Amino acid sequence: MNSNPVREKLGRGEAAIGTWSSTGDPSVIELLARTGLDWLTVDFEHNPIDVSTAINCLRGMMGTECVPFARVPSNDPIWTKRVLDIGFLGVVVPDVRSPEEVERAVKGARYRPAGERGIGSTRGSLIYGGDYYQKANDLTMVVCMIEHPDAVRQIDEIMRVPGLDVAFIGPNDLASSMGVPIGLDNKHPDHMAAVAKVLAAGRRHGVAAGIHCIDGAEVARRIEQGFQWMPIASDSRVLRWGMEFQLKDAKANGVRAGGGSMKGPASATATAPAGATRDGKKDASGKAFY
Ligand code: 3PY
Ligand code: MG
Repeated sequence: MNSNPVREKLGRGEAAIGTWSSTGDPSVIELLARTGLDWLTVDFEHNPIDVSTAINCLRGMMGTECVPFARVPSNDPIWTKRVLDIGFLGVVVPDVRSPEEVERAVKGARYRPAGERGIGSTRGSLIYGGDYYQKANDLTMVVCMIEHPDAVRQIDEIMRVPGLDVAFIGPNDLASSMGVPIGLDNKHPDHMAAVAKVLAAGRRHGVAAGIHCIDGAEVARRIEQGFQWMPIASDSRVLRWGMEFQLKDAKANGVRAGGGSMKGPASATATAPAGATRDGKKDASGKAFY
């Protein structure tokens, strides 16, 4: 591999669609990587996923076109180094609030002279070729998350930092730090204004903008608006939502389900499980669960 297909797509002005893995489960990832997604991010920020076991997530994606990204727990070059060294081709850095913080993220992800990443990726050379060190800066993407009003205020300065590939909005943390109700596909006017400001700045500076989406319908709307890097929910959400929908279907057909048992068909009073909807927006955990 000599180039990153996601970076190429963004460069052509196209959108690249992915998802999040909060399970870090290699079998789930192996499956999702073969659905036609452009990329998949393993989320080390909010989940009990270790770098040592995440190697198997990468193995599950090998032989596919799906590009592996890792969301690190914080803007820490040591974390960035460890995930890139095992073969991730992009780092997603949460809650970056200033241009200096973007510079730190870029430095951690790029070899000299563009950055200060340390040399020592045995696996990089193994899976991407003996010339890994020569091409790693071209292969590796830096995605910084906009999740705080300070970042929105300085968005032009942030977008000007060389080496930033994507400014990616985390709708929940942005809402939380703005003091408005959390939730993806957030319709609070202040939240929508902040999102529009990030998108417009991306356009001005030629940097792709992204936002975490709750479903495919939102992805389609965001592409219309001009966003380019969107995850659809996550493996956990899609699994839960898919099974809830199937159970709802079974109940609608007279099966009595619940408490781990399936007894039917034939209940005249069968009802759908609370909140199981195809759009996934009305389930018990609401729109904040991605
Ligand atoms: C958020 O919504 O805060 C996120 O981090 C989504 O990735
Ligand atoms: Mg967040």
